[in-house]
Amino acid sequence: MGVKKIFSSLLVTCSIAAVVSSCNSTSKDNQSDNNIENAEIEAKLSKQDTITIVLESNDKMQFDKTEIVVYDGQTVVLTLKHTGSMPKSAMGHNFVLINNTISVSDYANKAMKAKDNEYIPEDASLTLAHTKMIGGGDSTEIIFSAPKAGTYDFLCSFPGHYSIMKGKFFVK
Ligand SMILES: [Cu+2]
Repeated sequence: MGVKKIFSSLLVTCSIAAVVSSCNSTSKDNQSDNNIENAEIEAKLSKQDTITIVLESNDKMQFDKTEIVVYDGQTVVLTLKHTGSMPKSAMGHNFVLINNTISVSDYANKAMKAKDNEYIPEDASLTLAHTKMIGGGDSTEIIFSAPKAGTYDFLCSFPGHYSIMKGKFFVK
């Protein structure tokens, strides 16, 4: 390889590196802007005494959120909406926040046997908060105090729904 060829391939490498690094710096700037914005939203939300959550569910057995974030000491006002049209007996949904002493699947297995109690297990220590079961077109609200800081699970306890209808509930 001649000197001239090495030089020209070096030039190509440098110009590619320059393009890549300028791309990187652009996306980093955007990223840090987003982080600042998110930090501002978080700072604002964390100072509120009450936090409002709207969780939607549908006829396809889905929640519209897989993560909910609240802050230690807050009062949580949670509205569960069922945007579908199927009846409660076929496509009922609830929101259940479970204690982190039990897994989602173990809880769901106990819930399945509690039909007479709207699929909420009788052992009250397992459930931190729950709405009633609703059908298509319905909406329901619950108000509860955020549990102590940590990561919790929420689910719909209608038989068979928890495998899709579940998410993480973070208390920061
Ligand atoms: Cu459900």
